[in-house]
Amino acid sequence: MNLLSPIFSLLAQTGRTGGGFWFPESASTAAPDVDSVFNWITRICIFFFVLIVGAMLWFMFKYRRRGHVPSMESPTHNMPLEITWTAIPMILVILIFYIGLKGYVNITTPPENSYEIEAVGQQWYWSFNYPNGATDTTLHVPVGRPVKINLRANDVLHALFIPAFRVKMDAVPGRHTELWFEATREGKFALYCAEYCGTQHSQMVGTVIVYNQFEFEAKIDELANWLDKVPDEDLHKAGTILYNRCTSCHTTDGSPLIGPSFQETHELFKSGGTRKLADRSAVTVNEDYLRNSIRKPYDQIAANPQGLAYPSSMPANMADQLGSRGVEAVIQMIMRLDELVDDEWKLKKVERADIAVEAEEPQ
Ligand code: HEC
Ligand SMILES: [Cu+2]
Repeated sequence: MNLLSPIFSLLAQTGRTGGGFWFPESASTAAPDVDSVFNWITRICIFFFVLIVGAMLWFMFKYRRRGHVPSMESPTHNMPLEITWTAIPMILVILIFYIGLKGYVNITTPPENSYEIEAVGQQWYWSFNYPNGATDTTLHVPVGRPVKINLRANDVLHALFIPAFRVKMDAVPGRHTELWFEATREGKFALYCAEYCGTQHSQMVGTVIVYNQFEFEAKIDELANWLDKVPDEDLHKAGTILYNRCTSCHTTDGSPLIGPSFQETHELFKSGGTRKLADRSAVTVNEDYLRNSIRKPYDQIAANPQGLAYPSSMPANMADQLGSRGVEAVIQMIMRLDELVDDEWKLKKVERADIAVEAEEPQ
């Protein structure tokens, strides 16, 4: 094995953050176990590949046909050899099974004291709900504390996949699934949907941010309360931050996506125009229509100007996710969209910190 060790270390480089050739960086307590099983299986495969193919090539050379040598009778049986090549692989396979089972049981059994977060998969983004009422499309977690994720799917199958933590679990409509991890260091890591879930599956990507316990609590407090801190006259600006929940289906610049572009909706609102509906009726685009479209997406299904119905795919729980102040914020955003965009009707960036006013601390 020594001869091959430079190759192994190249293939399974373990730098400061783990990972290497095969793996992304590693940042959870489960990662070293997963990586070591994988690396050992790979090493065993390389060893036997070299042994078997090497022996084959050697025999091909050694026993190549040379002139008219009379052929020997081939051996039929060799007990010690057969026992060896049965017993050794069997021990190896049992060992791999044992290590794999141990790791699997660990990955699927969340510790009692885990911090629980609900993850909701929908076409085409994840949203994460915290015990204190905060909701975000980014996953915020504390370092060094087991976190249990309760998974739910709103529409079709999704799967939450966090490569740096080496965890992946399906989210199935009508079924509860879970996964857990304990992050080992602070930082930002990618998360994905790992189950093909429709045309924009590839855009169902997000971020996990790992904080120290103190920063973590501050973050989810801020998330739970930030809209309350936004004064009414800035609510339309807050809407542009919540718009990240709409981007997979609505643009602001008129370009087509799953649902109507908010540019069109905004212009209909401004001009007091009407929206054709799928049932061939028409409705004036006013504040009530917008509110109803968000609170009950399945109620008045919009059609495009040619009269073709849009799919009824807007998430039914959109209003729950936004909260009532959030719903008002996105309505304000649509109504005042022209104030919020640049010349090309792209939204200008708004930071939470710019619009949320801190309450004066009593001294
Ligand atoms: C998964 C896709 C999807 C997402 C995400 C989504 N919508 Fe929609 N939305 C639609 C579709 C499709 C329609 C048209 C059919 C209908 O009326 O339900 C629509 C219609 C609307 C309408 C009516 C527009 C009009 O011009 O008639 C409003 C308002 C609206 N959505 C607001 C929102 C807001 C605000 C968000 C984000 C907080 C959002 N939607 C997120 C798919 C989506
Ligand atoms: Cu998905």
